[in-house]
Amino acid sequence: MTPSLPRTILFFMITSCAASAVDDGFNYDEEKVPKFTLPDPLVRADGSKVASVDEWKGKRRGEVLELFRDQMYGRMPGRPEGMRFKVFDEETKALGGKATRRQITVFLTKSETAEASFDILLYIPNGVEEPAPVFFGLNFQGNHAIHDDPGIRLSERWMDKGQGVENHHATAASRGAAASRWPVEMLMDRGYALATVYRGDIDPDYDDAFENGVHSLYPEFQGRGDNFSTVAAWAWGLSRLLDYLETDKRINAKRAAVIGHSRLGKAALWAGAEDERIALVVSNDSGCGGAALSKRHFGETVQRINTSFPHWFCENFKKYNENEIALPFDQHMLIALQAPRPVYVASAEEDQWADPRGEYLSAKGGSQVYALFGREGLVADAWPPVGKPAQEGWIAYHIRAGKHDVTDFDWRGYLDFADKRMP
Ligand code: GTR
Repeated sequence: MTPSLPRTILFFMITSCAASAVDDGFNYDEEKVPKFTLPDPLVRADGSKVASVDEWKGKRRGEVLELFRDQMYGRMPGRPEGMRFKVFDEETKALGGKATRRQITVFLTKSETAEASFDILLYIPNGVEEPAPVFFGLNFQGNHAIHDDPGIRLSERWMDKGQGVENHHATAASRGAAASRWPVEMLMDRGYALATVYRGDIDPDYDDAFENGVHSLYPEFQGRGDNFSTVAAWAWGLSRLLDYLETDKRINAKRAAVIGHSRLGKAALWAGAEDERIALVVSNDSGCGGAALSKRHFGETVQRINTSFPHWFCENFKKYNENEIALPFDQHMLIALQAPRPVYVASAEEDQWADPRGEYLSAKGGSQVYALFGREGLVADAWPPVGKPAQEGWIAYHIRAGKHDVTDFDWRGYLDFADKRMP
């Protein structure tokens, strides 16, 4: 039986009290958010209203997915035919005996070339009898940066930080450099495996006219408005990582949660939309082009992101530079594409660039599709206070104190939610 939809959440109307125009600089003033109406995720292209799960699954979900593919993230290829996995490292007593460490190279083509391959770092909790649930995600600085475990292969790729930092090769000094964002022992203690891949193994994070990374394998996906973008390539890489996890006997790939921070959070959300095998999706401070509503024009804007990072989204998305009003969708519909699976959206108070309130409104706006499934989406009547996660429904949200980052506070929220909501 399909429950009726709460009328109050059919539309959001956010009005400005003061000026409707936005300053020349970036807007951090709630009063300067322009007037906008969010498209209703449940109204089909022909204007009819979706009233059942079957209609959502059979008709509307595909329409929404197509809009995002066509106008924002671009199209991605399927699983490559020649793909193979080679386990090159296994340490059963890693992390002082807490975990088994495996490292696997995924070859995307029949020939074993470095260009068409990526390395997975996997930690599996020891002493767990059943195949373990798993968190998986891309990392910014190489697998060796997530922990100071000397057994992790030092990446030989070019490292870049994406913002004016010269490309360089990793040195041993960068081992564990990002460890504060990856509390591996906490995951092991709570019975979750962790798998990660360096984003640059999938696609280097600069505008290279889509010649490098996995794009080089798919030239036919370029030179068009809905081209295979970098965010889509990262999302695609996450699906290939999940392909491996499905083959690992110590992992329960039906209980796989994707996680991503910031630009990699955008990729995690897009992966969750494209790949329904993913059981839970975590967006950590993903901001513009991720969980945050574009139409609010708050903090980072569509024009700004398309200018600083012209490779992240497809060409068609540039039509919306300083023209968010024309977008036929907004990011609440990306949240809706995760339904009925659990999704967690997290913001940080000092991360105004990512528009925390826009992330909250997006989580709220996606909730009506969960209601169609008889599940409560985000259970919060108002924007939750700082440091108080709202985890009652199938969409969780928190805003924590501090800056743009991934902290233990964030992870505890994700693990608590996974304990409760992971299938
Ligand atoms: C910023 C970018 C954001 C966010 C962030 C990050 O420069 O404007 O969209 O993705 O980088 O990835 O840390």
